[in-house]
Amino acid sequence: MSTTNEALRQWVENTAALTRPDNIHWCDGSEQEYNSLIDLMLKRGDLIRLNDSTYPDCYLHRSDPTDVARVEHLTFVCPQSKDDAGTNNNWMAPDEAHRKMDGLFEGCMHGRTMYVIPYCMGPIDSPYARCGVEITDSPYVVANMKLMTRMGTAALRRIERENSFVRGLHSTGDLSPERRFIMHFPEELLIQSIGSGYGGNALLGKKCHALRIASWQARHEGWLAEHMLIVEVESPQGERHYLAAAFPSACGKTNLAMLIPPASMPGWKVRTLGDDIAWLHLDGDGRLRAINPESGFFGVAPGTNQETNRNAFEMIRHDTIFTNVAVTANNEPWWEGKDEERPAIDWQGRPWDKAQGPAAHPNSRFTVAARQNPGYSPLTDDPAGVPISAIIFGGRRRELAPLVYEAKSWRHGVLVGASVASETTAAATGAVGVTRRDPMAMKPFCGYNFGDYWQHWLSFGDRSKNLPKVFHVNWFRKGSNGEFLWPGFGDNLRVLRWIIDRCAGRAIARETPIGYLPRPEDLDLEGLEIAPAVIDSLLTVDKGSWRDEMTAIAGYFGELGSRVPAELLEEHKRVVKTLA
Ligand code: OXD
Ligand code: MN
Repeated sequence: MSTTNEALRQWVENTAALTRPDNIHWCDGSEQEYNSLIDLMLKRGDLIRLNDSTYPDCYLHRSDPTDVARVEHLTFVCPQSKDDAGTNNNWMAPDEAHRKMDGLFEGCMHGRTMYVIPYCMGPIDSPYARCGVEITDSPYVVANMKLMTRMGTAALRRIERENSFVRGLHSTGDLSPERRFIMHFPEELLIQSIGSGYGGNALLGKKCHALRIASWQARHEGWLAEHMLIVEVESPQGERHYLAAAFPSACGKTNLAMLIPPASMPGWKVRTLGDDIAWLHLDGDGRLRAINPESGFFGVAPGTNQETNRNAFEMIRHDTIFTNVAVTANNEPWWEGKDEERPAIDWQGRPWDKAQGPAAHPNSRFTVAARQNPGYSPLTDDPAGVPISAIIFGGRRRELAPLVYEAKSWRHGVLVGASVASETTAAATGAVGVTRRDPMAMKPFCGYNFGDYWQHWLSFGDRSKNLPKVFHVNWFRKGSNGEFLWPGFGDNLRVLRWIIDRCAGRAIARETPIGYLPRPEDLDLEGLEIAPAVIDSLLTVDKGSWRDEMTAIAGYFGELGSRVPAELLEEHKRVVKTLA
């Protein structure tokens, strides 16, 4: 196979001349192709077949132990102007970045096959979808892209029709952290990644294309590319709402997107449209419509069990690629929180020894096609996407942020999103549990200056009077004994119910300086054993602490430079005044 698209043909040819692979394989996206790649990886030892009777067609990949997460310090956004990247990104002048990367890519595919993967982010016939082509020397990447995107011949045909695509060049190189870089050239719609096989660094359709490059494109074209799940909630009366929620990595987006209603809320149904990324466009009625550009999940394994996420637990019982989990004596995958069996071999292939740390890597993952989810919403494939009733921001904060509050306006909602803070997790290398600002959960993913990004968000307020309401939630508040105050998981539907009722104009709220909060009696707490005092503290707004928080937010905005919109600073002042 090749292509009638001259630009693509040329780029593949030039890339082959630079990287010198032994063969070139154009991916058609067929099952047959997937199966033969799996066979190849089993033969090479890149994959291990898991227990075929209990986990049919499931495989384990063990990565290089130094290559287990996103590497934010090695990720660069390289527009011509440093200010366009903003202080929120690492920047390198594009000429210098090209020189560096060309040197690293030189001859790197010698002895390897170069795979050309045409893919489409979003339903193949959606006007909101965008295509890309990833060139890689990793069969593991090809197999994962097959599960995560709509890839192959149909995507290539669309590229040929549109003559437009994002280019992504990836090589595992020698996996040395010294020669590992993830570079983005937004003005060229180009991504170059070398030295890592880890999902967020190597599956270029995901973070690199669908967030960093797409956010840049979205700003210029008037839409939004966001780090958000999309979930459908249906009431017992059949009323459906679609919610988009942004949380930092490994803060429960997959669990919320696949929520199982508590027994005391019979008749409620929750279906998943996406667990990580949403592309949002204004429609003719001024509503924000969302599509999920992905078609699979690259989820965090630890903590997944029957109680926390039954749908995910069932979904990954077949046709799944696991990365860096442990295995049991019975050759089943195992991770902390699985609550079944015991690990026999840890994620690095060593006999399990508690003294050596967790059996599964804390950022071990499953890759699986979205259709395997028992709660899959068929609307995922609707080219028109779904209208969003509410945008929800959240972070992992043991203190301060109440269980839920509603922003007073779109402009206030943008401030709430821009102020999100969260404790860091194992999804990126570096310290875990440190609270940092993660605006809109996009700190690692916004492909341009945060000041311009917020201006772009604010501009939607001028373009539509029909925008979703904006909320903030915090499932992670802890008491003085270190225990979580809120049960989370399925019980989060109680909070979503209030959010939906607010959107439908049915629920009461009390006004506070930070936004509208439910009174305890406004939440459906039926069947939940929780002390009234705990609910009170989950719904408390401590003015003094919030004054300190607003000062910290002002300091953070100050660090970001002169492009932070005056309108956002005014909104900040307004909130500070009400806290006085
Ligand atoms: C992810 C991440 O893998 O956010 O989704 O790191
Ligand atoms: Mn993510």
